[in-house]
Amino acid sequence: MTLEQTFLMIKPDAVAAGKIGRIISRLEDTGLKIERMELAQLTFEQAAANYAEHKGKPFYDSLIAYIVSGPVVKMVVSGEGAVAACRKLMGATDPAEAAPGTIRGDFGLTVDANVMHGSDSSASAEREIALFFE
Ligand code: IDP
Ligand code: MG
Repeated sequence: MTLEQTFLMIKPDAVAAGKIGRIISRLEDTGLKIERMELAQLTFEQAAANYAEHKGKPFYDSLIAYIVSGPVVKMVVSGEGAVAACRKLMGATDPAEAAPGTIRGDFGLTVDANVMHGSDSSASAEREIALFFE
């Protein structure tokens, strides 16, 4: 394992539902370090760039509309194997399939509004941190 950074985002449904504190507690309890954190309204351009790999899929338009629908909390988090550790804490993409004890499993109901985003690799993390923080 190596010390690495990942990009995380608490999505609009979880911000609106008042889950910021409980989600951040889980990250801190795991030993991950929050390096940067900001409440932000994403631009359409940032949303499209973040989800470029999904362009053309049936859910793409509603995904973009949803992610710019209200404020998000964007974060840079670091730790040993932080990318995989955060994906594990988040759980499966569809909250209906995410295990109890994971953030999506405990705080989400549907795949359209699934509580959090987390980078899927170190390369994605680097790209996403540059997109959202530089
Ligand atoms: P991930 O967020 O776990 O990496 P991806 O497959 O990269 O999952 O999908 C990106 C986001 O697109 C998901 O977090 C979810 O919000 C949305 N999404 C993925 N698949 C579906 C779907 O089948 N219907 C609606 N939204 C979806
Ligand atoms: Mg993904």
